[in-house]
Amino acid sequence: MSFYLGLDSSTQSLSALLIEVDPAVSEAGERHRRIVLDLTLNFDDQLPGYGTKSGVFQDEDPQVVHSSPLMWAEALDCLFARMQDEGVDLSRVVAIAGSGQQHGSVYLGAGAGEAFAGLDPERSLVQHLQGHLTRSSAPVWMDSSTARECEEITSALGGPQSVAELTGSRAFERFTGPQIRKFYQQETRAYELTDRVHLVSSFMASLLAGRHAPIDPGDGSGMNLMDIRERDWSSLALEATAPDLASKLPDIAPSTTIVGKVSPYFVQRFGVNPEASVVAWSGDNPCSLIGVGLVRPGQVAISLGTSDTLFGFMPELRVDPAGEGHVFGAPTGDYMSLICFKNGSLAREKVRDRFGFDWLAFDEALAASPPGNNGAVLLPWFDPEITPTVLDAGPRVYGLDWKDAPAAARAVVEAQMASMSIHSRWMDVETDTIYATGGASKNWAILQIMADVFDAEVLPSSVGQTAALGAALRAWHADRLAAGDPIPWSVVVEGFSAPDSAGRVSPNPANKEVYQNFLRRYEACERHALGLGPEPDLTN
Ligand code: ADP
Ligand code: XUL
Repeated sequence: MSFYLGLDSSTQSLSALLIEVDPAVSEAGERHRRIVLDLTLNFDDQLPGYGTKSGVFQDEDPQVVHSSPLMWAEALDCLFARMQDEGVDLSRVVAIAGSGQQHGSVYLGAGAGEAFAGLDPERSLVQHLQGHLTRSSAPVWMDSSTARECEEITSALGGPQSVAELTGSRAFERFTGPQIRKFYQQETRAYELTDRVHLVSSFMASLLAGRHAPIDPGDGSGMNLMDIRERDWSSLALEATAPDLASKLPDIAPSTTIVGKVSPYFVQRFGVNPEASVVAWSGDNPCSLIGVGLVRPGQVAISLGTSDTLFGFMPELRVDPAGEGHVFGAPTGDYMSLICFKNGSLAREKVRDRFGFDWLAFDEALAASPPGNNGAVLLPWFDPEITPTVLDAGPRVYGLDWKDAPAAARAVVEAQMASMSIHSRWMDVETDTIYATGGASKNWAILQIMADVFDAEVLPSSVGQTAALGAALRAWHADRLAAGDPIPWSVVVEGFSAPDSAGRVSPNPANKEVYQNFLRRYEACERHALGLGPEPDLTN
């Protein structure tokens, strides 16, 4: 039996998911497989010294959102220590892959490569990183402070459509290229001293492998720097972003790349198998694509994590003509379409906390308000929103009484589902079944509204941590590929990623018309709030 480890360095936590698979297939054509361990370390609770809230630093400017690379490194030490404490036999791990929150960037000086190579098990990862960060904090995907840089890059590359055709997305504030440009323009000396710009994914892989790791096309496509067709850096995009950038970026390598053996640091400190391979890390959404088993066209998933995302497998590249969605590289070598909303779980929490509720009370409030919310609409832009672009934060309300807890709870969830439905039309995929994942996908009342608004069956994932599961499955797939014994993706995902059919949520036919009207109303309110349409008529 072989162990494969998947790690997920997400916005609020670092998770580990360990799977066991039998290398041999039985005579009946079956392969034994199981999840051995599923562990999560929450940054705010377990590493309070960094002072994060929901995994990020609070800045007086709501558009600036950073986090701490040192915290992520310390979390890695803590998580391995916890696996050891739990009695996990890490000497059986054959390969490790990972998933990182997308777009976030880590800036390292010239000595970092040597520091990675010489990790001493007597000292912590944080101690090794001291003095090697040329930027003490890392801008993350929630940052929307680079509108000017986006405009500059867009105009240098010939307009939004050209940027999207080249990189898979028009220039987005949170994408790494615009973030790098801002750093270059505002802290030029520190930029010059930067030898390597990593993504969260490639930074974590570098710590594990004890050398600079490559960026995979899944996460590379979240930078506005990679030619989406060539799966390599675009010299045009690099030039439009910052000088000498080519020399500061890791290579782009396929998601199946074996970066090397795990650093002796993890062997000596935590008893990891010295022969364990480190596989290139990818972004959390590309990993979730595998974790929910979307390796064929025609299926979509919704992740209700810190961000809400809707994504699907995409065999042929097709960018969003409206410029709202993204095309990323899929770990299978194909593409994936994705649309991202910043006001996801934290917006739901804001409404919940406004009334001092826990999730149970929040669900009771949902049950106490009618589908369609008597015409009330909330545009849930508590924080600056990604889709549609709203940099000037603040919720907008149409006919909603904020003191009415049931109406407010329903308003935030109905709004999120409506927005996802409206802004994902360009993907043009059948949504008769939706695979649901992420922290809030265990909430049945929220899934019922999802099913009703999309008029689709909703299948929650049976594994909570689908990004970490996707990483573990990628580790298995890459290991077998490197051994000359490739396993088809459909076989890799089967079994593990099977949705929880007992948890299936079906749309209520009685609500179909209500939500058709609601979608129209929501779209009218959104257009009005964005200055694109007249005052909406809330009576129909
Ligand atoms: P990420 O991986 O992006 O850090 P997760 O997928 O772990 O985030 O989701 C974390 C979020 O899940 C929390 O912010 C919380 O709001 C949400 N969550 C957890 N339990 C529930 C629940 N029962 N109902 C709704 N939301 C929940
Ligand atoms: C995707 C995005 C978020 C982050 C954090 O484009 O910005 O989903 O990956 O999960």
